[in-house]
Amino acid sequence: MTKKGDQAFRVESSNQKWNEMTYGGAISFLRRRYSRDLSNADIVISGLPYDAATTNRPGARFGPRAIREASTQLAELKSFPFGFEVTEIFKIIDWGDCFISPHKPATIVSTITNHASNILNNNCKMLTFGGDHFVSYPLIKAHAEKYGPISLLQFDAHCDTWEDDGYVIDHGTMFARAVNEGLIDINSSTQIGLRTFNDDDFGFEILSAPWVHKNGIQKSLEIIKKRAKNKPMYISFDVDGLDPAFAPGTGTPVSGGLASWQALELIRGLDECNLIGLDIVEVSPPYDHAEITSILAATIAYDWLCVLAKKYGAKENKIGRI
Ligand SMILES: [Mn+2]
Repeated sequence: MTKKGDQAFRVESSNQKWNEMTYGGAISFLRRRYSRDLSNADIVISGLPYDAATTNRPGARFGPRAIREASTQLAELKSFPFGFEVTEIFKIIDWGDCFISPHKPATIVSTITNHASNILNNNCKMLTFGGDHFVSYPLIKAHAEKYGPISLLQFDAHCDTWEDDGYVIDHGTMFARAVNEGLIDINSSTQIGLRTFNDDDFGFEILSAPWVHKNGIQKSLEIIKKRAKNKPMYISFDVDGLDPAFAPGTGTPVSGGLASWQALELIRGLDECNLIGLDIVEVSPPYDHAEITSILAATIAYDWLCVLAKKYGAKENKIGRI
């Protein structure tokens, strides 16, 4: 009898896939199996439900749960526009959420860094859902330990390099700390979508949202790729890089941002880059409407997986004019 439903705990291998009710069944990212067996995984999905570093509206602690739920539709069909099954290329597991205690602030960085190092040291790549943007600091710390200083591609409305004292847990200063600690190879890094001001660019190439609107996707990609070359590229995707029209469910929305299609085209254009990891942060479901923001976050994650799969031999099967 053909199996149906609840793949999250019923599939026996990561490559298995069968039918689900999109609106029912156990929720995991892309209906992948919940597992902590890192010896049998290429890509590890995990959630970091922490939002005590927010400066404005909270709620990003509910992000991982909402993104998993929004991914159920994507799990139904072959990837678009790629036309292949990403589960045939990679063993993808959903590790679940890292247990983080907001009542013990002194443990936040070490808890997340250890979580990430454990996964990376088992030669898996991480796809991680925040949480507010502070979680990217310990994630980058762990990635830099493995790969050396990383090339950062940051989607954001904000630079997140405001004045940092080396200790605060603040989602607006942690990239200053990461740069000061040598975790980021600044000359190969780019920030895109910005539309807030800081007197110091910290050496990043900044492609502001209005610049992208005037100059387009191809020019943006040329600059990003020319800087990144073959350096290990870690993408930190703050959903507030998108306009509030496309990502209302976030803590610090700013008008004039990127559109969903621009973000997707930018991600799809990175197949020449040395992609090592992705986090998607600042999805705040209490401020979302009709799951707009979590559907976007799930799609960005799925597209990143597909672009990575192309590098590992997945053959595209495009139908129509794409
Ligand atoms: Mn941010």
